[in-house]
Amino acid sequence: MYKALITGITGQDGSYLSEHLLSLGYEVHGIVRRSSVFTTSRIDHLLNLKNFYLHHGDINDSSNIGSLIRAIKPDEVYHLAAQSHVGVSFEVPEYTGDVTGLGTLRLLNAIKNENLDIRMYNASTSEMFGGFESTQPQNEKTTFHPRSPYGTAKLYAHWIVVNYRSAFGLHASNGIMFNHESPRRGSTFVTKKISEGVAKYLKFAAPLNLGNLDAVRDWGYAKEYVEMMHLMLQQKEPDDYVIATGRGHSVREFATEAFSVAGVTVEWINAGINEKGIDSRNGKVCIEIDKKYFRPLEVDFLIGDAMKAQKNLGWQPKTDFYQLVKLMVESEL
Ligand code: NAP
Ligand code: G4F
Repeated sequence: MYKALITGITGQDGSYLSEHLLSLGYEVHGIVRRSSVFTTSRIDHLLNLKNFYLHHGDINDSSNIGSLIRAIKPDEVYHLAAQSHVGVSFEVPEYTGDVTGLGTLRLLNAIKNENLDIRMYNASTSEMFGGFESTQPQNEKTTFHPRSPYGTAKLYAHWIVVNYRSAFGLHASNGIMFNHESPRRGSTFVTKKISEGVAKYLKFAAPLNLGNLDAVRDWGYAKEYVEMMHLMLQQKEPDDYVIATGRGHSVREFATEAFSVAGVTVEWINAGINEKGIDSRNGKVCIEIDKKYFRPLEVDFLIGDAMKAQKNLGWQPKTDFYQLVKLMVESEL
């Protein structure tokens, strides 16, 4: 039986990846941070399954990571743990560099010291493309130009994986994933915030506060994307792959579509900080702009070109933008 170790198992992707690997017959181990409250709500339904094991640990504790690799002896390691919020990374840049950047190095070192045959997946990100001279759509050859402490930390993680692969022959692959969402998405990410906001508006008529509505993202479905993490580790050679749908939509479009799923047609009035979404049924304000949600730097436009993954891994995204919005909003309603 193959053994997988997942860092970040309590997160959105960790929960879907656990389900996927268990369905393939893996023994799944995950690292969980000690917290004063339970953080396992996304994986509670797996806790009593045989072949599913949790261990306390932290990606910032190299002795703990080394001991876990030694004790579990995984065939595959999926590295998903990160301070993953771009906006928050401007408030805690050093911490983000430590967890999201150096955390990856700690794991790579533990694998290198223990067993070079362990295969590793690293959760890279489209945030590394950032902005300015970035061409569109972005693929594996596009120049990186991160525009946040998070994107910069992830770029370090990405390159240290490439370097360990070249220097020590590790089978380590980077999945350069574009935004992927689901009902399990954390509430402070914009898609989940909008879908929860729609439900709240219907119940309490409370307007939803958002930041930059013009940002364009390539939004896919997380449940599908985790399958690529596994597929990358089944290839003869390790490599780096963009995973994306190839379609971009603005935050404004996401919000308009989300309200429409709930039967509310939004009419947009004014511009900039004064822009408002109006409920066309009764003239009430359902969306407002709050400048606290703007970031010191913004990534304006991310759309991915996943041709390499389609060709080498035989992958095609199944869920489109409209299906994704619908499934997220319906889950809240
Ligand atoms: P998420 O929901 O925010 O989950 C992050 C996970 O990392 C959680 O399990 C969290 O544990 C854990 N973690 C944070 N700090 C840790 C530490 N110091 N030690 C151990 N674990 C720690 O993120 P996600 O959306 O599932 O994303 C998974 C990975 O893919 C992340 O690395 C993210 O940066 C990357 N990524 C995500 C996307 C996307 O659109 N979702 C796109 C590209 C790349 P707690 O539950 O204790 O907080
Ligand atoms: O949902 P977001 O916070 O995701 P963001 O910044 O694109 O990052 C996510 O995707 C990355 C992949 O590209 C991952 F690496 C990363 O870990 C994370 O999963 O914001 C999306 C867009 C941004 O342009 C943001 O400025 O939505 C804009 N936005 C507008 N109003 C908002 C809000 N974002 C948040 N979180 N909250 C708002 O109220």
